[in-house]
Amino acid sequence: MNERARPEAVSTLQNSPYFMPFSMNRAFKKAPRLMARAEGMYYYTPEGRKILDGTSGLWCVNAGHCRKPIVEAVQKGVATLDFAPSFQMGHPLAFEFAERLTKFLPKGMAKIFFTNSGSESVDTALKLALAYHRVRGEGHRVRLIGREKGYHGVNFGGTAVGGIVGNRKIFGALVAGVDHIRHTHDLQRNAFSRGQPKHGAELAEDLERLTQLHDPSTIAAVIVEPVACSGGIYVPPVGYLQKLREICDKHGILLIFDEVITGWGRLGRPFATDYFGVMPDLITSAKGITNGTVPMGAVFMKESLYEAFMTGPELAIELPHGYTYSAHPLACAAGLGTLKVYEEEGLLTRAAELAPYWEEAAHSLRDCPNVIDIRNIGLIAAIELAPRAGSPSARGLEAHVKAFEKGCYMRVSGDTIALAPPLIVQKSEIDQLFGTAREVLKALA
Ligand code: PXG
Ligand code: PLP
Repeated sequence: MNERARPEAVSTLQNSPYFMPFSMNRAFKKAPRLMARAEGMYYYTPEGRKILDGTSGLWCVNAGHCRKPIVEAVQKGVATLDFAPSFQMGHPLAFEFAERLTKFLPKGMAKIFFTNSGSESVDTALKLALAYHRVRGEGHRVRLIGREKGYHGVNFGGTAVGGIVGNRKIFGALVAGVDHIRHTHDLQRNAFSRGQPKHGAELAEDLERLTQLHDPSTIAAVIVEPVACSGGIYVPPVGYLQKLREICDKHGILLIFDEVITGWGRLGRPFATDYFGVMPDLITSAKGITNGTVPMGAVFMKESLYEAFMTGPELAIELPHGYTYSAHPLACAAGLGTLKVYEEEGLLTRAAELAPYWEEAAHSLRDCPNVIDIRNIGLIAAIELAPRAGSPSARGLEAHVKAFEKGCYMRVSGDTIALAPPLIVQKSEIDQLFGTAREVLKALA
C-alpha cells in the first residue's frame, strides 16, 4: 500500500465503480495517487503534499493550474449561459472565440470546427478530408495514412490511423482503407540528439512507397503529429516534414498535422506548424486550447477546404457532422480566458527562451543508470530507459511512482519518461524536476 494514502480512502477505492481510463485499475486502487487541488506549477494531494507538475496534467495545462482569468471566465460563463444548441442555432461566445482564435493560428488557417477533445478533432479532420474530396468529385480518395508509433486519440478513426500496437490490437479490424508509414525512431543513428535529429529525412519517402502500392488517386489524407508525443516522443528529423509536404502536394493528398500536444506554445512558437515552417491543410487541436480547464477541441483548416463545402444549395446542411457540445459556451468562455493569459504573459513563445536551459538540464542526465537516450525540443524532454529483461515498461512505471513519492509528477510511456511542464515554469523548478529525475534514476535498479 502507498503509505501516503489515507487508509479509509484506500478501502473505498478498492471497490470503486470507477473504470479508470488508460490505467492499471486494480494496482491503482490498491495504492492510489490522488491530486485534490492545484495551483500554478503544483498539485496538492488530499493529505496536502505538494507535487510539482512535470507534464502539465496530461500535456494540457500550458498556463499553469487554476489561473484566475480562466477560472473567473468559466464562473461567469456558467452563471450566464449553461448550454446553447449549436445545430441551426448559435450563441455569441462561439463566434467571438472563433474570431479571437484566428489571430493565434498559423497564417492561412482560416476556418474552425469545434469538438470536445483531441480524439473528436482527429475523427472530425479525417471525415472532413474524405468529404472534401468527395464534394469536389474525387470520391475515389478513400484511404487514410497514419504513421507507426503515432497517437491520434481513441475514437475509431484515430485508433485506426494510430500506430501504437497496444492501443489497437484488442479492438478488431477498426477502419478499412488505412495504412501506415514507418516511424522515425532511430537510436542507432540519432541517440542523444539535441532538438531535431540529423538522420531520417528519407523515411518520409515511405509515403511515396504507399502511394505506389495503393495508387495515389486512392489516398485522401496523411495524418502525423509534427512531434510524436504519446508514443514516446520522436522529434522529426531535419527535412522530414518538408518531404512529407512535397509528396502530398505531388499527389493531391491532404496533410493533417495533429497538434493536440504540440499546439499552444509547447515548442516556443504558437504551433509546431510555425516552428517547422511546414504548412498542413488541416490542424487538429485540443488540450491547451482551454488550458485543460473545460474539455474542448477544434479543427483548423485552410479557407479552400471550407469553401469546397459552400457550393451547393444554400438551404442544405453543408457538413452533416457535429457534436451536441461543439462550441459549448463554457468551453468558449474558458478558451477566451486562456487566450488572454497566453497573450498577456507571452506564454506561446516562452518555451523558446527556456529551451536552451531545458536542453542542458535534460542532457545532464546522460550519465544516469539505464539511460539509453535523451531527446528534447521546446519544453519537451524524453528520457528513454533500457527495459528490464523480460518486463518491458516495469522500470518506467517504477520511475513514475518513485517520482510521485519524491514530489514530482512525471508521465511515462513504456520505459520513456516524458516531461513537459506548464509554460510558466521557472528555472528553479526545471532544476527540481531534473534533480528529482536524477534521484529516481539512481534509485532504480
Ligand atoms: N492526438 C494527439 C496527438 C494526442 O496527443 C489526442 C489526439 C487525443 O486527445 P484526447 O483529448 O481525446 O485525449 C492526443 C491526446 C500521454 C497522453 O501522456 C497523451 C494524450 C492523452 C493522454 C495522455 O502521452 N494525448
Ligand atoms: N447517441 C445518441 C443516441 C444521441 O442521441 C447522440 C446525440 O444526440 C449521440 C449518441 C452523440 O452524442 P454527442 O453529440 O454528445 O457526441
